[in-house]
Amino acid sequence: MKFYYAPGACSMGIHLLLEEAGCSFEAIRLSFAKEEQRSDGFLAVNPKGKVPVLDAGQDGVITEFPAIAFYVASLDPASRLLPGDTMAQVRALELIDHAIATVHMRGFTRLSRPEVFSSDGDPEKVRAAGRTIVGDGLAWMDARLGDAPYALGAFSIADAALFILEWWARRSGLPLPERLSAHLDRMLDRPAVQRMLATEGLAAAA
Ligand SMILES: N[C@@H](CCC(=O)N[C@@H](CS)C(=O)NCC(=O)O)C(=O)O
Repeated sequence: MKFYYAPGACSMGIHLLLEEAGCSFEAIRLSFAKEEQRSDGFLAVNPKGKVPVLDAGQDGVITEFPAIAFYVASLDPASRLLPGDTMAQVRALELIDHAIATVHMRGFTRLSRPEVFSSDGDPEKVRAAGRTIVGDGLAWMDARLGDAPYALGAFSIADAALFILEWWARRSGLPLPERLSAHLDRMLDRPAVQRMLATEGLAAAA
């Protein structure tokens, strides 16, 4: 399998799941600074010009975080990245969709790329709206996690989505609720997460 990622991007979540599942894969790094996601070579793989992307050989090219996470979990059911219980699966997908579609795409993207949301407006207003979306989303995630060590009790694909939000919040100095902060530290202790960070050339945020 070939896995396309950009260091520090949301692809980190899939990258750590590939490590958790013990998959054999080739990690292909893209540089956003060099706009490699818009190169002809990469657009031939994913015309959407986004990471993460998993080229799963006979199963084809898979895009979109929730779909790839589900696929990776299915590769090794013994690793229990997705629990067998239907309602636990529903809760995992509920959390992942909110994390990616709302908190990431509508919240963090307003902070990092305000021009995507308003070409002629005040970027500070766009960023302020982004901070509110991120804050509300993290508060919901914090309540959902509660005092459990992981989002569904035991580690699952939902924790990978939670991880990227927590990582970005801590990196950018945004308030991170206490239980999410402890969850991030728990994630950083996992060998699979440490392998992912080493490959991406990232140091764990203090
Ligand atoms: N809906 C996509 C979102 C992926 C996404 O926005 N990825 C960002 C990195 S976090 C990206 O590739 N951005 C490159 C760009 O927009 O040029 C998913 O779930 O995978």
